[in-house]
Amino acid sequence: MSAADGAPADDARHGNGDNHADDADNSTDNSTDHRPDNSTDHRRHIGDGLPHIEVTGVDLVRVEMPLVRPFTTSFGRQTVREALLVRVRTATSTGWGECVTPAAPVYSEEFTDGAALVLRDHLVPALLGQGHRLSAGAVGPRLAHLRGHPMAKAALEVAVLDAQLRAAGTALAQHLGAVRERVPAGVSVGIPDGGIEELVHQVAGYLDEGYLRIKVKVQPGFDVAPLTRLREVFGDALPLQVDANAAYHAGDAAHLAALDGLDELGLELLEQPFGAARLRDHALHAPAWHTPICLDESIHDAADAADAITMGACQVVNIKLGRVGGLSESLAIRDVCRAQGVPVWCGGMLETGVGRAANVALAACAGFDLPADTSASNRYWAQDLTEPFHLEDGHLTVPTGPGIGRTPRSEALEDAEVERLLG
Ligand code: SMG
Ligand code: MG
Repeated sequence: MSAADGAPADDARHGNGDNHADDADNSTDNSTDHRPDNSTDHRRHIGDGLPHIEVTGVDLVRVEMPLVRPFTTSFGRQTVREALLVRVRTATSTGWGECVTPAAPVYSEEFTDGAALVLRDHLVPALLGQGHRLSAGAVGPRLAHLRGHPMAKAALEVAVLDAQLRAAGTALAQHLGAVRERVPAGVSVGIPDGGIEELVHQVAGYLDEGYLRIKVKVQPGFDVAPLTRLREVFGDALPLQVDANAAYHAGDAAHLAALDGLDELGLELLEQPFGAARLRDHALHAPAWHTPICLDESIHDAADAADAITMGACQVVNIKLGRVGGLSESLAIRDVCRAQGVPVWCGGMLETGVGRAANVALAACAGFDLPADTSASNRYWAQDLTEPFHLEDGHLTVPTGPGIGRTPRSEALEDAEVERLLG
């Protein structure tokens, strides 16, 4: 059985931006209740049908990864990614998961040193305190009493699942019930040091490489002018979207004027203009805009997605398995959105090949109908930790090898800092 068994039939409406309660296949008159339907709750299914593993060791592995070019968002500029990997060992297999925390608590509350500490002192002891024999489906329930830290929990869930899948010789995408062999790739372009003309140059380069849509980071002061320039240079047909990473305030008239200006530019979507906790601000302003609102930072779980859709706070959802605590919750969010005809797509957190492999498998699942922030390895790294992902005809190929289908190269791990938590 694949973990996606029980998903709704593939007849949900996608991509029309409508958000009517009667889109749901309601067999009762409770047509405004968008709460998750337990019959499609993937938190129960992840790892089902796979052999349980007997964990003999858990390690945290930190690797410094210089970015090929700085990545600047409304919350800061990054030149190096410190990757934090979780390695779960058993007598017969090794599982890998990537904790996608940034170094500082800027995207959300989580950050890498905090994640390492909570994994070492709380999550791993709680996971294994109830026995070393387990399946990925047990990770969420065993850790549910520990609040927050979804990125750290997600890394553990994926690592356990990867160890199970490798023991069984099954690919992650197959286990998730993926429906695609390759996924359409977009690229997220940071705010360039060199301003608008450097942005034009970078976008031209990514289009030459074949990326199928361009997402541009915006912030107050770098929004309407650069996007207008991109439209001038590349035309109205370019699939273009923006991501504000919560940088705008609904109480600021200049910020609202800028968002109104962006709304005139025929964008595919406007991602997270307001703060993570500001669902109501999104709901108040979305009706005035033609551009679909996509939420990222605001959506922590399926219940958040149901609330946001019910309120009219979003018409699209960006799903990142780290942000929401793992693959199980990602699929539960996908189900809520599908039932309402709300498109979803797979976001990114500058992952190495380990995290990218899991993202690509997720993006291959039904309902993930928009190009993902799963760019090729060379968009981020001179050398990836794993066998690289390549862009072919605008797509990344979904790994078919056992587990996540990618393993860190042993040379890449030579300089890694390894903290042994168990075994
Ligand atoms: O992985 O290509 C990528 C980056 C995609 O823009 C991206 N992610 O808010 O969607 C987002 C940002 C968060 C990045 S913070 C490390
Ligand atoms: Mg985002």
